[in-house]
Amino acid sequence: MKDLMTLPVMTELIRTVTNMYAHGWDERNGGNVSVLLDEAELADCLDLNRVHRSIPTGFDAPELDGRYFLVTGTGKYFKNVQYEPCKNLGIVRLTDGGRQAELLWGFTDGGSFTSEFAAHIMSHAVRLRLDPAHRVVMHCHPNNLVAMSFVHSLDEREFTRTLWQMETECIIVFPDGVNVLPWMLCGTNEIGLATAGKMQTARLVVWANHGIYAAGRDLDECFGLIETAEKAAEIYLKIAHLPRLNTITDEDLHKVEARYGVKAREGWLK
Ligand code: 2HA
Ligand code: ZN
Repeated sequence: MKDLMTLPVMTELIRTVTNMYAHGWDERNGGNVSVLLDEAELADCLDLNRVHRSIPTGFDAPELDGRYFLVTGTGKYFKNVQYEPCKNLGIVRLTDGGRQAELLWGFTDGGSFTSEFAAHIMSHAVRLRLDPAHRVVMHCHPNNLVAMSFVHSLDEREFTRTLWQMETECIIVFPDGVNVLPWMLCGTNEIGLATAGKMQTARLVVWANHGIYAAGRDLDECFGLIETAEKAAEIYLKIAHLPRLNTITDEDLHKVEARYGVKAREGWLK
């Protein structure tokens, strides 16, 4: 058996959550990440017949029955993951139509997966239908995006257009834009379903007055989506109260589309 700690996705997850903490996106136990794992790769490092315990999920996910996830723990601090991965992270297999999660590794202090597991798993199901190479769901609390959600219209097209106008790269990184949910109670199946619904049309979903979700093929894609949107939100907050003398026009954004082979969400540019 190979050492689980040498599995590339394990190393990458530990580095990524450490970096997320360093960016100030994950105060205390804020934020959560889950990665869909490849069974064959996992079988080289872990006895898949050895179930430590079974944890009820509180939701159904028949499409993901039998699938494996590396996931951050509820109440756990991203800043601590690098020092004690086996306490702060877990590897689970969904069974019983997604109603149970069999713990195969981790959460050694008796802990459990993130309180936002419903939003993660429901989002994985939606994104996998759209893209078979989809693997990662990431949630965090970036200051500027959260601040922006207090002072900007939550209309998705308007929110996205503002971000696109703040930095040329934005439309290249997230041509599908950002979707936005109004404030909702977190940790519930309702916000999980709503988030997954929003994932049908975009890889970024802002939770107003709370944070953001990203979905992607790997950890770098999710991190890059969030850091680009967050930078745009930061620029917006720096200039929102100042007279605007110059801007990136829709005509300019159409030039970016043509040059970089991206297509903005239908109808979101004039
Ligand atoms: O894990 O971020 O949304 C704590 C949270 C809840
Ligand atoms: Zn949160």
